[in-house]
Amino acid sequence: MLNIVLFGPPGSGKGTQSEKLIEKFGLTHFSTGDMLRAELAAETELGLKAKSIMERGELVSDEIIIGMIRNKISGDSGSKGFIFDGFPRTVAQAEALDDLFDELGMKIDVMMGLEVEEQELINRLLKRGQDQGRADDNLDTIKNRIRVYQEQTAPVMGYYETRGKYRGVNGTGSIDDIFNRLCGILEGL
Ligand code: B4P
Repeated sequence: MLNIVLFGPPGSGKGTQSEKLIEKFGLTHFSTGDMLRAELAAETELGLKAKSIMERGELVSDEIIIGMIRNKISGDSGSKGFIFDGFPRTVAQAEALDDLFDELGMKIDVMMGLEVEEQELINRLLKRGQDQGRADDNLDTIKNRIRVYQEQTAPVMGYYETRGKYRGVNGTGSIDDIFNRLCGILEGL
């Protein structure tokens, strides 16, 4: 089994690179952002709760996120491995994932962090806002998402670093070049 956490600030390319890694390694994708957007589109109770939080660029509560992950992993135990994209986003989520994996006799092999300058993140997300019209891709919300990342999510890197599992990757350049850097890490594990 190969279990990966793909980490990085909003707009760093987690979703983009996850798609390519899934295709190459046959992994099951866990994007908490996609899962929340599906709840929103289906207008479930959870989706309605998450809507205004996401539009402000804040984090949805740990309790909701951990519940979603627990349900999905339990129904998917025959997988070749998992790729977590946009999760864990707080230290509490990282601890909950370790507890769940301990229960299931599984482990995270590596956290790969995509490192990208702030202005490049803003440019990418503004462009996606123009192309796809996502409600949280406007300048005010983007700046708040980056602030929330620095305050609440960046410490998750230290959590994996102290366990010897963090590998930083230059997240700037062509999508294929970045993908090759990520594959290099996985092939060297
Ligand atoms: P996410 O859906 O996870 O959104 P994201 O971090 O902004 O996007 P991502 O990083 O995957 O985008 P990508 O770079 O691939 O979260 C949205 C919201 O959901 C959060 O703000 C929060 O409210 C909530 N949420 C989600 N998970 C949560 C959790 N665990 N706990 C609490 N709340 C949670 O793509 C960005 C753009 O860059 C794309 O347009 C792409 O085409 C482009 N791009 C990618 N690579 C590029 C490259 N190399 N060069 C140029 N452009 C590139």
